[in-house]
Amino acid sequence: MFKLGVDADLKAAFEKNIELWEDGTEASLTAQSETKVLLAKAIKGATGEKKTVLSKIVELQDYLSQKSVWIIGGDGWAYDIGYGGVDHVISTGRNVNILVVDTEVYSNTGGQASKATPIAAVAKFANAGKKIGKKNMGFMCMSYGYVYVASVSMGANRAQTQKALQEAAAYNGPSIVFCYAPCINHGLNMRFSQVEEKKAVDAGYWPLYRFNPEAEEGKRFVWEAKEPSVDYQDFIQGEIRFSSLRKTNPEHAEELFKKSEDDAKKRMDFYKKLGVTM
Ligand SMILES: Cc1ncc(C[n+]2csc(CCOP(=O)(O)OP(=O)(O)O)c2C)c(N)n1
Repeated sequence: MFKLGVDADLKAAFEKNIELWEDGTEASLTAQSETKVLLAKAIKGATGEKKTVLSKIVELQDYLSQKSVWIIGGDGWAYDIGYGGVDHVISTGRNVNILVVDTEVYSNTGGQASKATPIAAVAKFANAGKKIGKKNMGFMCMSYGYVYVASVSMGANRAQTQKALQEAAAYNGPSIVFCYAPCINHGLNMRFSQVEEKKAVDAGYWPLYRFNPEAEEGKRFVWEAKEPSVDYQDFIQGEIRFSSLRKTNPEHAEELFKKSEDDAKKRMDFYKKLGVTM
């Protein structure tokens, strides 16, 4: 194409685009959009074979931009029935991004328990309260060492959520972001789901962290939840999925509520300690 007399600016833009292709930074995005602008300009004055070639490039210009590819699914899929696939995809080292919208139940099919359901929550197949703890899937993903992993809760910290999504997109390898998502099956007023997301973090129920394999040694894991400022039991009693346990399993409800708190504490502590080691 350059032999057909393409102007120097467009030639330079193409070269820069190729040079920065894998870069993933603002500079590469700017180079990609500049190429398109110059291409549109060049085609206006073009004739003959040059016009034919430039038209073909314009037709295919979507390929001049790096795509941020995201796989989005729920906890039932990611932690449970689709786990083998998710694990395989992240293990390959390919540049894919995964967003897990964690409602802690299979929401779409009516609220069945998944491996993401925490102790004491009432869900279908766990009517007397889930007896075993939530799977530490973030930890399992981090164990590869080359997977970007973050846990976010938008209502608790929007800036942290945005940072995690941007870092995940920019990381040239597999990334997975676990996002806390209140759901109608939790038995709460969905108008306040953002407030509930904040409470979950303030009660020490949901962790906020980022694990970035690209950061320098010792700074790869960042714990971003503050020390709990909301009583854990107050938080869970605000949701019918927990409070209804007194009806469905009155004999063991209190014991399971206590277990739920202990398990959450253990999980937070484990993540923090693991982060230091990673
Ligand atoms: C392999 C497979 N098994 C079962 C289903 C049926 N199914 C459709 S939606 C759904 C629930 C998914 O739950 P989750 O992944 O947590 O997403 P949410 O509904 O909470 O957004 C299931 C089991 C399916 N689509 N594919």
